[in-house]
Amino acid sequence: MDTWRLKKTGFDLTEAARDGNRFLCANGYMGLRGTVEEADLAQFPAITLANVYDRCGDRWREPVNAPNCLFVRLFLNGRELKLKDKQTEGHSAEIDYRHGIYRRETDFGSLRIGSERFASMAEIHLLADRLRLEIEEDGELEILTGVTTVIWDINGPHLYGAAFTAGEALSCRAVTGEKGTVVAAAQCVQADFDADESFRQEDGCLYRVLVRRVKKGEKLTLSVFGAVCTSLDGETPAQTAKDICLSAKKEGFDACLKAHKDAWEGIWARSEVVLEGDESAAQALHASQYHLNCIAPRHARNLSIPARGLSGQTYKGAIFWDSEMFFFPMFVYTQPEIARSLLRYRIETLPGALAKAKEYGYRGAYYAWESQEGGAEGCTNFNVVDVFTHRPVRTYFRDKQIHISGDVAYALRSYFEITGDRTLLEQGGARVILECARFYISRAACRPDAEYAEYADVIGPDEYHERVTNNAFTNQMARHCMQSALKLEEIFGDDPAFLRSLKRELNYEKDWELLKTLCGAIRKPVKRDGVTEQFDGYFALEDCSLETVRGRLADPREYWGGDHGVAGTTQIIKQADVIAMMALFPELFDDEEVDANWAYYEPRTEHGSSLSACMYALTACRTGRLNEAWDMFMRTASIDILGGGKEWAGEIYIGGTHPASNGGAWMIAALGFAGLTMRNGVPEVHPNLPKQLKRLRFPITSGGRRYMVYADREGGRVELL
Ligand code: IFM
Repeated sequence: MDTWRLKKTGFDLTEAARDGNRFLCANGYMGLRGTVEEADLAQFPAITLANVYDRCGDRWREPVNAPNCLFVRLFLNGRELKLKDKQTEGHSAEIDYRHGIYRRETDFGSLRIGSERFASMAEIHLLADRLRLEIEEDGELEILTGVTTVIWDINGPHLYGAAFTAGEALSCRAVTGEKGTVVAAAQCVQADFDADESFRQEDGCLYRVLVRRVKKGEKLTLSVFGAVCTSLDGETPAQTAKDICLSAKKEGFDACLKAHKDAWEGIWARSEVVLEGDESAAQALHASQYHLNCIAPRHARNLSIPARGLSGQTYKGAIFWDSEMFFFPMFVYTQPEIARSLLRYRIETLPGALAKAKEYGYRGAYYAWESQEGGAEGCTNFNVVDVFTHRPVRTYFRDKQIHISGDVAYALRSYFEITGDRTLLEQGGARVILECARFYISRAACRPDAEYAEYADVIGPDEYHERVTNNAFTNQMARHCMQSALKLEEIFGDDPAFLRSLKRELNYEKDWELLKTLCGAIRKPVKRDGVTEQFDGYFALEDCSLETVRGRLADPREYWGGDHGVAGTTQIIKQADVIAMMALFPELFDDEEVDANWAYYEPRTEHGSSLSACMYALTACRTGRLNEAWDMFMRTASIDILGGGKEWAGEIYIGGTHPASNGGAWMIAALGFAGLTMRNGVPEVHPNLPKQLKRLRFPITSGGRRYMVYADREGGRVELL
C-alpha cells in the first residue's frame, strides 16, 4: 500500500462534493477543489480564497471563489468529452499527499487523458496543470480553456463587472460586491503541438480555443498555468497574475513542479509523523497532516485558518475555536511561525472582540464565534434552517458560546509555555488575555443567596444544549483565563514595568483585584459518583440511548439541537464537553476520575462534530483504554479519506475537509500515543501505544531547538537534532 496516496476509480456525481474535498490541493492562499478539469457546476469546482469575504444581498458573508482559470473542455469531432455519471471504469483520480499533487486518468474511448496539477507551495498565486492526451480517433480536436466567472458559490454571486483581456496570458478582473475587492485571474498555456489559436468571449467567460487535426496514436501535452491575485495583495492584481503565469510558462512545468515539491519536502521535514505497524493508519495520518499543512497561512504573519480550511465556502470560511484547540498544537510543536500567525490574527482582531463584548453589554473582549476578516462576527442569529418548515431556526452560538475568549487565552498561554517565547505576549498577547479575563469578570453573575459566582445562559462545546448554566467546560475556561491573567505577573516577574504600564493603560487596577477573588469563586461542577455534571440540571434530563434519540428523527437531516431538537431534553450530547475539559486540563483530574467520566459520557455522545473523537482518544490514551483510543484515532484521522462527518445541519450544507480532525490526528499520535509533554520547557515522552502500533517518530521544535521524538513498545526518548 502506498501510504502517501489516495486513489479512487470510477465517477459518481453524488460523490462529487466529497471528492472535491478528498482531492483538494491548497497552499494557504487558495484551495483548488479536487474536481476534474471539465467539471460543470454540478460537481462544485472552486478555487476558494483565504481571507477574501463578500456578502451578496442579505445572504451570509462567505469567502470568495476566484474566477476559474484552470478549466479545460475537450471536443473531438464535435463531441464534448465528459465523464458519465456512475461510470465504474475508465476513470481514476488520486491525491499525492507527499507533494500535494492531484492526478486523474480518464479513457473517453476516442481519447485518453492523464493530468497532474497543483497549487504551488513555492509561488502561492500559481496553479499549474499538465495534461497528456492520447488520441484514439482521427479528426478535429478542439480544446477550450481560459478564465470563467461562471463559478460555484453557495451564497453568491460575489464577482461583478468582469473585464477580460486576451493574449498570450489572458486575464479576468472582477470586483466583489460588498467591498469592491479586485479579484483577478490569469492563464496561459504551453503546448508541445501546433494548433490554431483564437479567443472567444461569452457568458462571463473568455475562452482560449485551440483547434488541431489529430491522428489516432498521437500524443499531445498541454500545460496550463493559472494565477490568482487580489487587490489585497497589491495594486495591479490582473497584471501581476499575468506576469506570474508568463514567468511560470518560461520556467516550464517541470521547474515549477520541482519548486513546489521541494517546498513540500521542507514542510514534511519539519512535521512528518512516521507511524509503523498499520498502513491504513499511516495513510490516514499522512492524509490528516497533508490537509492541515496545505491550508496553513505560510504567506502571512497574521492569518488564521477557517474551520473547513480552503475546501469551499461552508461555515462561512470563518475561524472558530478549532484554530486554537485543534490546529494550534501541531503547528506550535512543528512550525511555530504558523502558530504565531494564528495567534496574531486574534491579537490583531482584538478591536472586534472589544466591540462584540460592548454590543452585548459587557466589558473586555468577547471574540467572534465565527470570525471573519478583521474579527468581524460571521455567525448569524439563525444558523440552521429547519428541514420541515424551511424556516431559519434561532440559534444562540453567536450570543452564548462564551468559552471562545478563554480558548484564545488558553492558546496564548500554551504558546508561551511550549516555546518559552514571550514576545507574542509582549506584542499584544498579554493585552488579549487581560481583556478576555475582564470579559469573564463582567459576564459572571452571583445570585444574592449563592456563595459562588456562575456563568448562566451559556453554550458549551455540546451545542445541542443551548442556554445552560454552569457548563463545567465554560466555567473552567473562564477560571483558567483569569488565572492566566494573574500568571502574567510571574511571567513578567523580571520586567514588572511592562505589566504595570499595560494595566495602567487598560485602567485595570480594580479588575486585577476582582480577578483575585473571582477566580476562586467560580462555581465548581457538581459531581455524582465521580462524574462531573456537564451543566446544572444535566443529570435530571432524560437518560436514554443514542439509538433511541436517533430513532426519533423524522428526517435524517433534522437538526438535533435548538428548541425542538431531539437531543435537547435528553442527556445525549453532540460532542466531547466534560471530556474536552479533561483533555485540555490533564493536571486537574486523576486517571480514575477521567475514566469514570469517559465511561459515562462516551455512550451518550453522538460525535456529531468532527471535533469530538479526538478529545475522547486523548483521554483514553491516558487511562489505558487503548482499543478505544485506536478506534477514535482511526475515526479522526480517516475522516477526509472516507469523506465522513456530518454534511447537513438542517438544510445548511456543512461539508468540506475537517482541519480540526486533521489536527486532532496529530494530537492523538503525538500527545496521546507518544505521550509528549513539556516539563519546564523540556520535551518528555511517556508512550501509550495501542497494540496496532509498533513505533512512532516525529520532529518537534521547542525553544528554538529541534528534536526527534521516538516512541515504541519499550518506551520513548527525545533526541536533540
Ligand atoms: O467549532 C465547531 C463547533 O464546536 C461544532 N460545530 C462546528 C464548528 C466548526 O468546526
